[in-house]
Order: sequence, then structure tokens, then C-alpha cells
Amino acid sequence: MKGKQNPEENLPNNDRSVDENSKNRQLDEFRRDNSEQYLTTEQGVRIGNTDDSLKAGSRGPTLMEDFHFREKMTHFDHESMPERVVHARGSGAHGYFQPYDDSLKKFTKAKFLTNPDSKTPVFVRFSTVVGSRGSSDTVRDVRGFATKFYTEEGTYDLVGNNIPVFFIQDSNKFPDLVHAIKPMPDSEIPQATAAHDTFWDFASLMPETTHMIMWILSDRAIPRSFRMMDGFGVHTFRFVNEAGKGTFVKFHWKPKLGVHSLVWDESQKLGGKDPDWLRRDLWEAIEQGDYPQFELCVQLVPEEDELKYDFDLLDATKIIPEELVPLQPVGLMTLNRNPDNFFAETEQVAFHPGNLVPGIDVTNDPLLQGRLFSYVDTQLNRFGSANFTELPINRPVVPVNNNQGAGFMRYTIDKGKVNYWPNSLGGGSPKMAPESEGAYVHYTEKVEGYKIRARSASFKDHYSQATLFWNSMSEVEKEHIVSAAHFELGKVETKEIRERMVGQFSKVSMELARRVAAGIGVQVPENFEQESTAHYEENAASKAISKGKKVTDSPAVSMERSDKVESAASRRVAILISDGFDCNELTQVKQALTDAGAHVKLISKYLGTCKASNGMEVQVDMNHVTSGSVMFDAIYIPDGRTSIEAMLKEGDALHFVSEAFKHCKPIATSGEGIRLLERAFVLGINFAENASRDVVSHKGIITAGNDADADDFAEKFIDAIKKHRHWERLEKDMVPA
Ligand code: HDE
Repeated sequence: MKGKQNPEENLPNNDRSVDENSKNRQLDEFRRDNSEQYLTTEQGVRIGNTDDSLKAGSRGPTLMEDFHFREKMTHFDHESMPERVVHARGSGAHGYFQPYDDSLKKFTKAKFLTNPDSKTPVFVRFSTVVGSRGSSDTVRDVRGFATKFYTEEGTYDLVGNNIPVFFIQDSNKFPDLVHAIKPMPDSEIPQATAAHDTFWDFASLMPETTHMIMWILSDRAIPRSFRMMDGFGVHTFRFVNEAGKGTFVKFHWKPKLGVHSLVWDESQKLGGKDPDWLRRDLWEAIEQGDYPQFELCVQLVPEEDELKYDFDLLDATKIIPEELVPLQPVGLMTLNRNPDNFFAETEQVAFHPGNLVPGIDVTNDPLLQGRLFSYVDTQLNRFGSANFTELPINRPVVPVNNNQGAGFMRYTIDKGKVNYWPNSLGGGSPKMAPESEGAYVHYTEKVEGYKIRARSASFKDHYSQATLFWNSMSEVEKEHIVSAAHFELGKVETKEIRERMVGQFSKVSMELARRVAAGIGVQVPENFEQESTAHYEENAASKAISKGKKVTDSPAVSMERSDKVESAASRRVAILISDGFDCNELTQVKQALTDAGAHVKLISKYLGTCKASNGMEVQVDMNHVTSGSVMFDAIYIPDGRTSIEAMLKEGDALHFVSEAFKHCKPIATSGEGIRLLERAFVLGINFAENASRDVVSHKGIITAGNDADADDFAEKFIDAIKKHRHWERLEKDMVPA
């Protein structure tokens, strides 16, 4: 849209300064507050009765002339737009980004990345990929992590995922991939999952999917929280500096809370107990002031090193191992404001990897190239008009001036008779900006070649990095990958597909193949070979790459081996009580947990109040039927004879404890509470010994005898919470929960 005219001076508004609140101020122009107002029609006519339609007699037919009824119903009838064809379900948040220093100036002229005094407003949308808008949050899937930076040089979108690689190398395969993974076209079954024949049929015939399959079977695909997952730009992009020199760059987001996941059993149960689990977690965290923070990091590769690795930088099925190119921290993003309106902001936001600002450019990655077409195309379908860029959430915070106009839902009123270039009648405006005034200049890359529908042979190796991933996992992570494969392939009815997938796994690791095969009723095929459907062309790049630098172990890809963030901040702790609990102990432990940044909920059989042994009454936050251990990171059962006696007879309370034990979560109790653990199949603990001792911390189970020091008890419990899961509980598999 044209810049606002300043009527006094009649000069265009070319102010491009941006601060942390620029977007919020802009959105404020569009916000509406209905409080204390009369109801009106869209025309502003006040309405006195919205309960009855206008009728010919109180028992007669409704009249067509009832403009209020017609408008109300028509609006309602049209209150939907096509959901995104992928990433339909998402959750958004506002915030800002600030670089640490100007160290990237050597590589990029992008001001929002290099001016440490700048705070650039952002809007982030996290999403699942496969499910429709109403599907569950906790399904096994990639998570989208899309960030809109409203910069002083225009809007930049970093449209990434929480897994650093993708299923396919060429965007021409994307419709096939999505068709295969979405519900089947005849029955529209199943919802929001890859666990069905068509997806695994496709994957088993497409060796290039293997690396991503390894990530998707890992716990990365079931994050504990949007606040606790990585983000990746996936493709290799290009930085361009003031001198026009390019540097390859990979973008990473690192969560300040560390990377943490659910376990599969938990994520399935959460799908029923609280399908909005991730959305609620994000919303509540921001409301509570636990602002999610992510550090932006980059991996930089000089252009001269383009062919120095044993993979192609343009191949989106490959990572650059951090052991080869370390991450360089750039700045911090803080998400500190929930949207006012889901539809207007989170649903209508439109990201596009082609929204670039000076200093950042694309590369020839054939997956990225196809994305550059797809996003605006799909948005035209979603919004029905090219004017979606004018929607409040999508408009840049700097002035927009061009000769585009008209089309459905045009909002801006361009003045004057000139909407073409060149012109003399409009004084030659809007005029062309020189580079010194911030004009975007595409990187001057030399490109030559024959038109050919083929893939470079440097993309041919589909297994090495899948093997690297498997070899870099801890034993627990390997176990989870194998059982995820048992679930996913266990749902595949066609035996040949299960066999073919095991064949693919045999190219990654024979151990992996054997362990998967054992659970899905097939044998590991001998000398398995799967031809790729791609047509490979030998070239100089493929020859160079075969001699490139190699890595055989990458702890950075393992969540368990790399994540050092230990924090109890914003963790959810369930406190199980019944009448007769020990109030002093509860108060002291609760205070310690709150001081450590955790959030507690009191849970009992019924809502209402619970009476402590000293007569004090406390409000119950959740009852048994609405809660469940899967909604918490840790549980605590305060001492109290009658409280524990009651819970020993409550199956729900016992199940709560058994399930938390099975999911390797920290559990703390004292005195009589130890009997509850015993009854709840908490195995591998010598309870008789524990009951008589002060504080014992064993495999994340904290128990305390009667004379224990509550501070010591709370401290050990908080330490156990900081470790998140206690995988050393090998007895968990014997627990019937
Ligand atoms: Fe997307 N993707 N994608 N994608 N993608 C869309 O655009 C597409 C890919 C990603 O919260 C769509 O506006 C193609 C990789 C996110 O609104 C669509 C290819 C990565 C989001 C589309 C890919 C992503 C989308 C659907 C292969 C990580 C949600 C709705 C060439 C780097 C953004 C829309 C939001 C959304 C196309 C692959 C991330 C259809 C053709 C790789 C986070 O245009």
C-alpha cells in the first residue's frame, strides 16, 4: 500500500524505524473492544433483540426483510476458510528478536541480525504437519517452526521445522509425499499419523526418505512442549555482505529450556486427555510470564568450501554435522504475548520462504526452489485474493509502496491516477531505490547448464547420515526408535511393505533392522537393494563430494547426549492428596517447587476442598477424572495416614503413580506415602530400608522417613525434576499402566 501522506508537508512517510513494539502498535489500529458497547449490524445500526427473528406473527414464517437475521446467518455460514493443506493445526505467539552483537556483519548486511541495539518484532507459528485443524497436538509428526521478523528492511520469514532434514530432495515429490502421509483418499483414515500402508509404501520405495524417517521415529517427533524443541531452517541459505560476497548458512533455533520429549504412551493418552496439550502449554506459559526463549544460531560455510563435505550442501536430506561446523550463537528471541484473536492472527498469518531481506538469499537447493513457488500459490487458495498481504498480521511494519492494487478485498486506497512505471504524471514515483537505500539485490551467482530433468549424483547417498544418526543415539533413544517402528509398521497391513522397510533399515544398520523385524513379523531381507526413482547425473560436484570430510559420531543429534540444560522452570508437578494430608510438609515442599519455577496443582478424587490433619482446608485444583499423570512432569504425595489410607483404595490415584513410574518421571513421597508406591508397582526400590532412612534418592524416586528434613527432601526432588526423566528404571516395562 502507499505510504501515509503527511497532509501538512505533503511528503511521503518513509520512516522505516522499527522497535520491539512496532507490530503491536500497528495491530492496535485494527483491534476492536466490544465491552460496554451496544450490539450493531455490520452497518453500525443498533440492534435491540438478537434472540428472535422477524416473523409474520409470533408463530408464523420468518421474513426475508429481516436484515439482522440475514446478515448474522450469512456471516456465520461463511466463517471458515480452507485450512492449510499441510501444517493446518498451529499455535502462534508474538515476541521480539535481538542480536547479541554485530559479529555477523562480515557475512550479512541484514540489519536485524547485526545491530545489537535493534529489537525486531516477531510472530511465530508452531504447527503439526499432517493432521487437520482440529487434530491432536501430541501426534508423532514433524513440528513446524515458522518465524516472521517484521524488520526495518521489510518482512523476513524463516519457515522451518523442528527436524533438521526433510523426507525428499526435490520439491516435485512433495505432492506425492503429502498424499501418501495424509489420510487415505477412499476412507479418509487415519487422521494425523503416518502409521498406515500408504505412507510406508511410499517411504519403502524412496530411499531418500531414510534419514528423515530415523528422526521421525525418534522422540523429536513427540515434543514435550513447543518451548522445548529445536528449530531448523533445514535448507542451506546464503548470507550476502555489503561487498556482495556470499556465505552459506544453516539456521538453528535452540530453546533455552533444552530439548525434551514425551514418551509415546504418554503422547497417545494426552491425545484423549488434552488434545490441546502443546497449544495450552504455550498459551499458559506466556500468560504466566514464563516467556519461551530461543537462541538463534548459525552454521557458516565459506563459498570456497562448498564441495568439501561428503554430502551436498544443496541436499535437504543432509545435516552439516556440528562436529564439522560448530553452531555460532547470533541472538535471542523472546515470545512474550499471546495473540488477541486466533483466526485473525494465527490462522491468517501467511509465511513464505521467499520473503527475504537484503543480506539473506536462497540457494539452488531443489526443495527450497519449489517452496518459493508453493507458499504464495497455496495462500491464494486460502485467502482467495492476492490482497492477503494487507491483513494486519501479514503487513510489514515499514511503508509499502507499489503499483499493485485491485483484486478481492482491496483495503488500501491508493491516491492519484498513476499506477504504472515509468511515469511522469506521478513525479516518477514510486521510484527505484539504490542499493545504498536498502534495495534488495539478488546474489549474483553464476549459473549455467543444460535443461535437464535429473538430480545431481552428489545427492545419491541416502544412508550414511541415517547411519550416523542411529550410531549417535543413546541406548534409550535406540530403544524408543525401535518401538516407534514397531508401532508405525505394526499398523501396516501389507507384509511386503513391512519387509521392504526392514530392508531399508538394513542399509542403515543390521542391528536396527533385526530389532525392528523382530516386532513386526518379518525377516530381514538378504542383500536388500532399493533403486531410487531419481535420475542421477554424474558431475564435478559428485566427484568432489565422494572425497569430502566425514563424521562417524555426532552427539549433537542425540537429545540425551547433547542436552545439558537442567532446569525445573515451568515444569508441572501434581500433588496427590486426600483428607488428612500433612499440611506443613506440603506447604514447605510446594514453596520450594514454586521457588524453583515449577507450577503445582493439587489433585484429589473430587473437586472442592481437602482437609489437612491439622484441620487446614485447601482448594483442590483438579479431580481424578479430569487429570492424569500424563499431564505432569513429576508427582509428589505428601505424608498423612488417613490421606494415604484413602488413596490406597483409589484405583485412579494408584494408576497415577504407576503410570508416572512407567514414564520415568520423578516421584517424591514420605512416611506413609511409601506404602502407596509399593502398592502402585513402583519397582526396584527397597521400601523397608527407605522408610527408615532420612532422604533417599534412587532412580528419580525420592523417599523420606518420618524424621527427614523437608528442605533436603524438596532439594533432592527438584534435582530429580531437573533431570526430567529417569531412564535407568529398567523395571518400568513390568508395570501394567
Ligand atoms: Fe512447507 N508448506 N513445504 N515445509 N511449511 C506449507 O504453505 C511446501 C517444507 C513449513 O505456520 C504450505 O502456507 C513444499 C520444509 C512450515 O503457516 C505449503 C515443500 C519445511 C509451514 C508448503 C515444503 C517446511 C509450511 C501449506 C517441499 C521446513 C507452516 C500452507 C518442497 C524447512 C507455516 C502454507 C505456517 C507450510 C509447501 C517442505 C516448513 C503447501 C512444496 C522442508 C513451518 O505451501
